[in-house]
Amino acid sequence: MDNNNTERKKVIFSAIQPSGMLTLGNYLGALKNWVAMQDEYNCIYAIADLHAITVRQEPAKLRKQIIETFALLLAVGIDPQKSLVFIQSHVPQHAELAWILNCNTQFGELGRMTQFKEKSQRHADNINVGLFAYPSLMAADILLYQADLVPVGADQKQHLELTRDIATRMNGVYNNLFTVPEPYIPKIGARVMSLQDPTKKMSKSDDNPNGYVAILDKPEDIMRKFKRAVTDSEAVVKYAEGKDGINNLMGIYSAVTGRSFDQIEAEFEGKGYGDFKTAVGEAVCEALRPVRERFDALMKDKAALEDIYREGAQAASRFAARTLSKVQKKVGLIGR
Ligand code: ATP
Ligand code: LTN
Repeated sequence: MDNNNTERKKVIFSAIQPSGMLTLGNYLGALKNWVAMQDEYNCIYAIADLHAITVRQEPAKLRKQIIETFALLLAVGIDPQKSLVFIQSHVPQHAELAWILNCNTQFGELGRMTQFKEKSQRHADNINVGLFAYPSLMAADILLYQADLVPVGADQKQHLELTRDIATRMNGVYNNLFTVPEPYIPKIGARVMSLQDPTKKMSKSDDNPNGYVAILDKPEDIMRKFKRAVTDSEAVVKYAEGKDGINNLMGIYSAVTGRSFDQIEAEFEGKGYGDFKTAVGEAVCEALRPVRERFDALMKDKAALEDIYREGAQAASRFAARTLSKVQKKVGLIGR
């Protein structure tokens, strides 16, 4: 990361959980923006592996997913020369600051989090303390880097609000500890819906794999999923209320080709849904092909990949250590 310019650029922090194969939704809704922000901002991106273990994981599978998610971030265009990119658990200050934040977060605040309520229902046999404290670890991620802006989806807004509350409260008690982060809503943003139920968002944890396109899906699978995509019986390619399936396909096509909805409507005037679905599938395959190729190349050289995540963690750790040390001293611990 270019430290000479960092002072003036705003700091962006975001993270993604290595909890499955990332989807076209993650790509168009998050990762593409992460890439686009690299020149304008001082970007810090993490693989949130400590968050992933708040629900039970199979160790071998998790290990594989962490590496693959890391490689995928590089493959989509996150450039370690421009941005800090690392694996959360490799930077011990995250867990250390999280403990101090836990001691400054109220039980009631965490108990109100809708994600906690929802996940404790889904994982009723494992309502662990980590699941409960998930938002204070997320706050530690953000506050360690004094982030100005945090791009998050709607489901994480409440956690970001809590981060702001914790930061503001601790700033009041301990005087000027943290930058209070703002949510970042990207200029270009696509909410990609499930191909099987276009009223639901496309999700990597969907039980039906035909509902989502994984970034690394093979072209034939991508084509098949688009051909089976749920549409309507009107057979007109037009953006309109009630045409959730077509609206979603138009959104995807627009995001990957850069064409406007008007242009897309004109392009498919008089043509059927079959032609349209094929065109969307092909455009997505084309957009994802270079990503898959770069991913394959990166995964072939594990040693080089390891160098990148080790260097990323070292650089992040130097940054994080400054904040942690300041916090430790201010709360009355003796700095190391
Ligand atoms: P899960 O399906 O397991 O709940 P997810 O696929 O929703 O996970 P997250 O890890 O919660 O993924 O989200 C990572 C980022 O990707 C977030 O910024 C989120 O807003 C974005 N994202 C996820 N799914 C979509 C989608 N369908 N459309 C747009 N953005 C998405
Ligand atoms: N909880 C987030 C991932 C995440 C994150 C963060 C996002 C962990 N730490 C800090 C923004 C900032 C998720 O599941 N999407």
